[in-house]
Amino acid sequence: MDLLQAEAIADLIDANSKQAVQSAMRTLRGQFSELVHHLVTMLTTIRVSVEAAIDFSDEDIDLMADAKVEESIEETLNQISEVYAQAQQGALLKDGLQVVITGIPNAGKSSLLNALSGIDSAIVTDIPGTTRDLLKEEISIDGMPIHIIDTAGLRTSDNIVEIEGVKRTHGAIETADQILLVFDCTAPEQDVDKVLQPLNLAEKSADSIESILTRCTLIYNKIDLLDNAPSKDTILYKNKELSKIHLSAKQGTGIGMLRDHLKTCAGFRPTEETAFVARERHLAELKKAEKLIKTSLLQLSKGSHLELVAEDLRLAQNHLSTITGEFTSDDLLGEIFSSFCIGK
Ligand SMILES: Nc1nc2c(ncn2[C@@H]2O[C@H](COP(=O)(O)OP(=O)(O)OP(=O)(O)O)[C@@H](O)[C@H]2O)c(=O)[nH]1
Ligand SMILES: [Mg+2]
Repeated sequence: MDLLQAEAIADLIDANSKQAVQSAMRTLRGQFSELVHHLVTMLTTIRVSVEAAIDFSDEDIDLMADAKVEESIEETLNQISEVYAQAQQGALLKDGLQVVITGIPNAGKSSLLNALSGIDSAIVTDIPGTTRDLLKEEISIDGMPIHIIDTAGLRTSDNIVEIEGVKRTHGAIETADQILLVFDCTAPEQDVDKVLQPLNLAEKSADSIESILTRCTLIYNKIDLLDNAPSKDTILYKNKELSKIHLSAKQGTGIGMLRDHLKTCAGFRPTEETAFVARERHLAELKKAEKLIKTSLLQLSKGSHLELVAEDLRLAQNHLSTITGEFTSDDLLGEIFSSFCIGK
């Protein structure tokens, strides 16, 4: 059993959906390890040719061309991106999506949390400022966990409890994968600047605005009051396409549309039969290896010294071997095994 499979045991214990169990089982059976080994083998073959070309550079034969090194590197890159895409699905099944519900008081944020989770976990009243603290619920969409946070409505206040609640809301917005900005569609002013106003974009840096808009979906709530049917469309704002979903949290209409939208935002493809559980650590190592292999290809096309190409390939292989634990540091092992809960 390698490190990947050992991690899969912990993921199996933590799995909270049928799909998560199945994907942990696939990793435990060695499906992910096999793909990583295959990539390592491909790299080893390439490295043998490159090292031979360095050692026998005086000979009259072109070892690099004979071994089709460039083509093999390109093929390895293709395979890494395929493995990455599969691993990403597995990581989504394990870690899911962090979603924050925000907006002005009384827009229907807590009602939306209740509609999505199917339970009355948040207090709903017609008094603006009902929710003061962050309230977390977890739901599952086709096996992908969605961690939803309901927040205190965004407004200026001199109440110390509410000020702290609003501060926490802004903190949750910073870290969420998706921001659902809820707006009462019966409000007199409907333009997008008005809808986005609670996010205080004017006070933020360009990077921060870009990051928020990329993650933001506008929820036009309370369509039942206008007798409208649920719908989805987009608007262009500061060169960003923002999704708009019109729904009724109270009646539950349009909630299915929102669930599908969250699935799309996460890039989750639940029909992926081959998904195996994966962690952020694995994705990061695959990306590092991919970057180094791309650099090696660039060095090769520039006609750089083969020693540089060889070094990039060697480092890339180390990153891949870190995934399976064949190349690792004690620190990493300590970190991984600290998450095992013995006796669970
Ligand atoms: N008609 C209608 N009323 C809704 C809808 N969603 C929420 N409401 C009502 O709007 C009021 C406020 O709802 P909440 O869910 O508490 O709103 P909130 O955004 O969480 O409010 P705060 O916690 O105070 O910021 C309540 O009276 C809800 O019943 C909806 O889709 N349709
Ligand atoms: Mg609330």
